[in-house]
Amino acid sequence: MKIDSVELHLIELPLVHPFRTSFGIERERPCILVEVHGEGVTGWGECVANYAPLYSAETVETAWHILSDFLVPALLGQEIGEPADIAPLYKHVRGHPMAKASLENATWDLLAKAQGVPLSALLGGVRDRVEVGVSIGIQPTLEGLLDRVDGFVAAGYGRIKMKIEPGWLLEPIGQVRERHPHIRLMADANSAFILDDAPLLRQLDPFNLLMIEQPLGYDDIANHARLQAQMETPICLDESIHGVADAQAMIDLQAGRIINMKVGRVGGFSNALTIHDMAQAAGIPLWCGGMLETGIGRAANVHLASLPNFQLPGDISATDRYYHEDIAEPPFVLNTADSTMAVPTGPGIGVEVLRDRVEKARLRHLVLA
Ligand code: NPG
Repeated sequence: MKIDSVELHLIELPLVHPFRTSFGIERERPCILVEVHGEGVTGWGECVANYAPLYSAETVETAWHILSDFLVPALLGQEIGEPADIAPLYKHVRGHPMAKASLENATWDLLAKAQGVPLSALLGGVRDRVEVGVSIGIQPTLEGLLDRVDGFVAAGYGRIKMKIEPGWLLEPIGQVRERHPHIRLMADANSAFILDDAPLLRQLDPFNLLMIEQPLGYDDIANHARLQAQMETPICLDESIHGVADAQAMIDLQAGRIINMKVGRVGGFSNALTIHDMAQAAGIPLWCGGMLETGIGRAANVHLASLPNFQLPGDISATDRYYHEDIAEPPFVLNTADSTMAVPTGPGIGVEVLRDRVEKARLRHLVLA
């Protein structure tokens, strides 16, 4: 498959609800859509970098720069036989995993479409439905939180993730747990605590949480090992795992017992698959994280979550929880009977990109050939 041209579309979509984490509040979601053309076939990828470097060091502007000046030029005109051929083309570029993932994943979609197979088949998926949950941002009031949890439980979500931060911890979690004694519940701190908070975090142990996600620094694997040794609740790492070496360090140091897999954060499907197998061999389960993706990134996540070591429900909620007007169809819907979502069966990512919606939401466009 010869790569003929690549288009970058920077779009912005308003969120149905503002989403507040310990690092900030999001009211709209920008993303760079990457469209790769080869031999009459088109593949799509989504870059999950945001406007500000709050969740990760990458931003929309760094990703645009790295894609247009380094990654796309390295791919253009190349003959790609199989997915493993993609990442080595820009191995010389250090860092920038989200930019790399968007281009690599678009090319995986292209190859799957050229072969007429769903992306999950190319990735090694083993399920036709994946278990999902919902992530609830920090709310202005406790009553508001309980209302939102009740609403999502009534809508059929079988796993609830709550965002936490200092001052929004024991009381909110305790109240949700009291109201829903048996729901699968977990908490995500997005690096809001320090190791000295260990006595406070240990007080979470009686709440029977599935896990606490990324309590400590985004670049701090070693202190997570110290914290895990002091608490029963499993620690899950998210922000700290930027690639294969970080996953290896986490496993070696016993810095947690679960990995949140975000394909954008680890630099693309190739790295995601390596980490998947490495974690499986070490007895560390994965689940698929979410970054408020559009239908393109959500489809990629659902395909990835069909792999065998994705053993816990993902942050993959129904389309209507994020956007009034998504840029791809059909929307993702929740199967309320068992809190699952179907893996698309069409070729590639298996959703159709609506070009009129992309153009309506578009702030910038670049064609590289
Ligand atoms: O449902 O896509 C979703 C959101 C899940 O909580 C979620 N994502 O820290 O994992 C996170 C958080 C996030 C959202 C991170 C946006 C970065 C950007």
